[in-house]
Amino acid sequence: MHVEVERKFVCDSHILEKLKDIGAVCLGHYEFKDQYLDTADFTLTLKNFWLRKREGSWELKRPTSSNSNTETWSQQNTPADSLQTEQEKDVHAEFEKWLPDMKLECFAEYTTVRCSYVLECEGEDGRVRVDLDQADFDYCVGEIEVLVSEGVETASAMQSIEKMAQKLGLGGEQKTQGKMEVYLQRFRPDHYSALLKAHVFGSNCN
Ligand code: V4E
Repeated sequence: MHVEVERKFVCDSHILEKLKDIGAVCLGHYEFKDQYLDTADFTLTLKNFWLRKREGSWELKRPTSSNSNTETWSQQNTPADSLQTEQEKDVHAEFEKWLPDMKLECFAEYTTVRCSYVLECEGEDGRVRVDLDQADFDYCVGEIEVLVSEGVETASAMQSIEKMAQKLGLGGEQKTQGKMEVYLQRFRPDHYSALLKAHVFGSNCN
């Protein structure tokens, strides 16, 4: 299991130029489809648990902490393609069998084209990745991200993210809406209202 420390930002038309200026190189782009599942009365998401199937792999994201504009999310994966032991395969198959009993249904499905960038020079900033995501419902968002092993201090990851944000000339205060928040706002207003009411999405994340 790992912890994702991340900061989202608004993708403006100058971002590609800024990435080039600071010496970031594109690792390539790839496309993936996400399907998010929950019960009809939003049991998981009201607790800020996000269960998704991404290209055949089950992933669960839950918050570990959040400050003004940096979030940390713990992510557990069950990658279908790289299941190693028979036991892992059994757990994956068993999990898929439980889904109907758990009454989980897909409440959001979208495809993202992601371009990932890293700084060319090795060193302290080498583990910082910048993703530019274009979702198929006409929303674009950037994310600066560092992966940290579970249990390891996240303070230095946050510093690296802030350093990258400064290099990219990003402002400090406001949180940027992620793809899911915009998706729910546009296509699932009842679900979105319930999450606002439960403070899963808050006033400081607009
Ligand atoms: C909505 C949500 C989550 C699911 C989407 O996570 P996100 O990191 O936006 O998606 P993506 O595609 O970039 O995933 P990655 O490839 O980085 O793993 S996870 C947590 N939330 C809830 C949430 C929240 N409560 N508040 C804010 C500001 N953002 C997200």
